[in-house]
Amino acid sequence: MNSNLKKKITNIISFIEGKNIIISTHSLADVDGIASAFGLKLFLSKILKHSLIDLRFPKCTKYNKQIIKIIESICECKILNTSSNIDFKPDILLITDTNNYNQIRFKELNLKYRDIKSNLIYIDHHRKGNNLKNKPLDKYNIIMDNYTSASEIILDILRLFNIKLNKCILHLFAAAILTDTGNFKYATNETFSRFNFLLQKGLDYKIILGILKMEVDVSEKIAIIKGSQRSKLIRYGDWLVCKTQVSNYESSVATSLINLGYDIVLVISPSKKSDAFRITSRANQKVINETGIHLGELFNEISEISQGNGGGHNGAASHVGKIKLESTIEKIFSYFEKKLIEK
Ligand SMILES: [Mn+2]
Repeated sequence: MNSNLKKKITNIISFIEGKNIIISTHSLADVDGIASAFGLKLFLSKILKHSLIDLRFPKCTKYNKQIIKIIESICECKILNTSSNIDFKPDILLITDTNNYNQIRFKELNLKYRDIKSNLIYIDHHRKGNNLKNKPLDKYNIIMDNYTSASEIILDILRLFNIKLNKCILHLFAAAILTDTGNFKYATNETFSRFNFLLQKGLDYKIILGILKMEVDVSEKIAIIKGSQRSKLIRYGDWLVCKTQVSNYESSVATSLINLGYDIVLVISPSKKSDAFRITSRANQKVINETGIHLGELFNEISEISQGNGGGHNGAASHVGKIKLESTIEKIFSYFEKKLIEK
């Protein structure tokens, strides 16, 4: 399958064997974050003989929690409350689905950043942030942005070691793939082949589809409607760019506006208490292919202005800034102008 991945995970295993390990994921955990961390725990519990392993989840949104709860009840398993509450001092913190320490809520994990910062290992599918200073164990990190979800990296690892997948993990991984690829909208050939593997092992597609078709929360619907009412259309030739503002559910708002017909959507969410803000953006495949824009790169670059941090994929990215919202937006639009206006 993937000899590079096998080498990397073997390196991690020999480095962490015998150490005390905590596994977790990014703050406001989504299905992929939860599934990949859960799958990693399953894997390491089978492989490591002399380690204590604890899985600790940060808070997750109501919607994601609901999805996990339904999988728990249909597959008769426990996912969210699996923390063994072992009271040990961790030697290693393994993080899935992000490679940015700013997206980890150490407090929610009962950890102190200063105690653990030199012992962080990431397994992630987002573009690698360029700040190596915050990745002291970089040679162990597995950061592969050709994967469409972190769960697929873990799935490939489980397959490399011939570990049997139960009903719970099959459905959890399937839900992660579907949510992270926007129901296969951002899927690659490899995504389908991994999904096919899950089907062959007993995944019931109807079950997972039913779970994901769950009614959205009324507050989320309102955010989407308000986001669309406030949207401002900016044209660059035939490219249609949207700028809008909401106070939460930015990614649902962005996705809905892309479905409405925009090529790029920028959703701004300023903090009510300070100068801080969040920006979420989505771009469709056509504008990515034809102009080469990369929202993840852009959202990393603007950190210089906003004193914040961000990143993501070419068609989906987010940024959290501390100051200078106006100049940050200006920089984003000058990038769009450069990329979208034909020379
Ligand atoms: Mn993910």
